[in-house]
Amino acid sequence: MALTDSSTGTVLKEYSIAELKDTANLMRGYDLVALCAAGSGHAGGTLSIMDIAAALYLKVANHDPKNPNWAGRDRIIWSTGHKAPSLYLGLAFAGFCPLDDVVTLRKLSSPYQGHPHWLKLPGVEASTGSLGQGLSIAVGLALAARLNNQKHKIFCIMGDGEQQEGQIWEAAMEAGHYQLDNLIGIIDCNRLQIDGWVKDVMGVEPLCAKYASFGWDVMRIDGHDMNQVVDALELAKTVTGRPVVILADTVKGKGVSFMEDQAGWHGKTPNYEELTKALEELALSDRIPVQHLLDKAKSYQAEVDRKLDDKMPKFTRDYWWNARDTMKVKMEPTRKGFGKSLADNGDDERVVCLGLDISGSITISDFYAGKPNRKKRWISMGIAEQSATSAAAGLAREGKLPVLGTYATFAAARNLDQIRTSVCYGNFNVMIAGAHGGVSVGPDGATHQALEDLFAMQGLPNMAVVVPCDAVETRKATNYLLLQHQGPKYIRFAREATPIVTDEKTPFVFGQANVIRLRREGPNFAEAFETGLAATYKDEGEDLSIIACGPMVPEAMRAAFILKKEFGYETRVVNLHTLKPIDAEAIVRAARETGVVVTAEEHQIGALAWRVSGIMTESSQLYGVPVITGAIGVKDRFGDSGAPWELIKKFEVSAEHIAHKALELMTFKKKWPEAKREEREHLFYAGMR
Ligand SMILES: Cc1ncc(C[n+]2csc(CCOP(=O)(O)OP(=O)(O)O)c2C)c(N)n1
Repeated sequence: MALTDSSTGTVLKEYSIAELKDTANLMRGYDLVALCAAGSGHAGGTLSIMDIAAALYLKVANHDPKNPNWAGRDRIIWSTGHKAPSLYLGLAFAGFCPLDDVVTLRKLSSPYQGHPHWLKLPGVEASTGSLGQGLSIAVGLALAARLNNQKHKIFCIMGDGEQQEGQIWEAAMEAGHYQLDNLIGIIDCNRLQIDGWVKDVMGVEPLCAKYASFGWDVMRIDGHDMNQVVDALELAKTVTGRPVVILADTVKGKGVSFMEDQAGWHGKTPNYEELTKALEELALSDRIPVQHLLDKAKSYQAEVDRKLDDKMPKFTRDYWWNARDTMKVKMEPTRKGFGKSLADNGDDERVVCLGLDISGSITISDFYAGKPNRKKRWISMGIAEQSATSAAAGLAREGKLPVLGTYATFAAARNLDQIRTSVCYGNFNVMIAGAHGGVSVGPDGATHQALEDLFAMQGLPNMAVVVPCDAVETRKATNYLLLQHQGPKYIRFAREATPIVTDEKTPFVFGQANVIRLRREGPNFAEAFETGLAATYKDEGEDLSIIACGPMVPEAMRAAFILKKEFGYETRVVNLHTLKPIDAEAIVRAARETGVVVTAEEHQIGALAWRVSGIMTESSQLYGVPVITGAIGVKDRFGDSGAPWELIKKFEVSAEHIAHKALELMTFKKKWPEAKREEREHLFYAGMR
């Protein structure tokens, strides 16, 4: 069976092998158009898995596009969530969703998220994106089917690099132990991952022998030979008494000459010229309405822009970055400062950097770039965050200064117990870099946007936590943490380019906040401000304080600018780059001296806000002192796909939102003292809203 009408049991369409081959090719073309329109995404792996996607969705799996939740359907789990476009195209060609809509891929609020989310698109069975989890989900589905006496199959698509995740092997053991013959694993063996060839990053072969030893039935096929693909999948459905894994040999970037076998095309998308060339090679130039699709993407985007703009707090002028002379700033991603520091300090023989297959993008590879003598202290660990964390503790135990880093979600959440027990409990000198913090990660979507990491990292005894405000401060913070600070340390930075607001002369003292004040206007935004240590700052009787960390500091400065220009308010911006140990004195003084405190964090509200309010609650210097507080941050929800600055707007963490909140608090501050009882009630309820 295949595409089925679940109410009658009739097959909706029977695909021949020739039709399947042709459709897989067409899916490749639509994939590239969607990726081109998105401007980000994964060309290589979506192309390598496409023949299998076509075979599964159009021929092998039993499912009903009109009834996506049909209990008798086969389930397909995409453990490699970054191949989401292939999943979406499988669904679209099967009739679950309109084919044209896939071109809204990775755009704000689109159901076609950067990584699949089952709550957004019918037909998606699980939300994935954090590698190594899909097979365990599939084991759960297989166990449930057995408990429910259901006969359907569960397919799970994995990558070969992904096999480096330890969780895969826990799931493989479980499936073997429970003889889950309703479970079929498929591994897209394209031999490449992000940092290069799988065999070089962290060898996983012999996969046949490994799965066989875990009690699986193993098949090895050419993943681009449609006959072999369909035969293997059909045969797998008949196996009894054990789970089946199909190792499909494939080519990353299959079908496009300049993408094939190129690691660089893992997370890259074609521009218009490359798309045109690719479609020519696929003989699809006349078969895909490229312009119509790109226009559709454009008009979707225009609607996104309009809606976002409508919701933004309004002022008399546009104060967005670089919108006018006085708002001119240089932008650079904070992560670059991390790489610079590793390049500068890497000659210290104690420094050892651990790679987790995302090395270029988080800049940890700058440690050895152009310095072959350091290569022996570069240890590639594969996609294995948990083991790498404990291994770092082992290295530190022997006097090394290990540094490991990846997306903050995987660097500070997946391995939380390892950080807690192996690293922090032992108080080891391990530096953990949580890259891509916050919603400004952009189109990869919620799974890749760390919004909770700082809760956990601050909660760990012995852990130092630093969230620098720009690339310059990131370099200084890394310099300090790497070579001077003793004990576990977590540094968080962002993916997107954000304003440079400090320079060589700006003080950076670990554990001590800076105060930033707007002094004058000029052609350079950053130069309009003066920064000094909070400890030596003299109260100037400002109207309010904004306490921020990370790239929210430049946003706080921009808010201070808006508040001054539009309302004449003086703002004390406190750059709380070190969250732990926290500068309690700077917080208490800001509260006592200004009476209004707004916190600003690109994180679920609380990592900064509750720490600040905790300090204020504890301080005897604030007994009886009225302080009006507000918090800007993400409001207890997951992120979304979209462009970085769109997400800053959507999740209400821009300068405009900070200024808006500050105004609300200032109204309160001004009116409260002389307000009569009823007016106070009114103010109180207005504040609640
Ligand atoms: C837990 C986790 N760590 C890191 C990443 C970042 N990441 C996305 S894809 C990828 C490489 C995957 O390689 P592979 O499984 O071989 O997939 P393919 O090459 O087929 O795309 C990595 C490291 C992630 N998504 N999840």
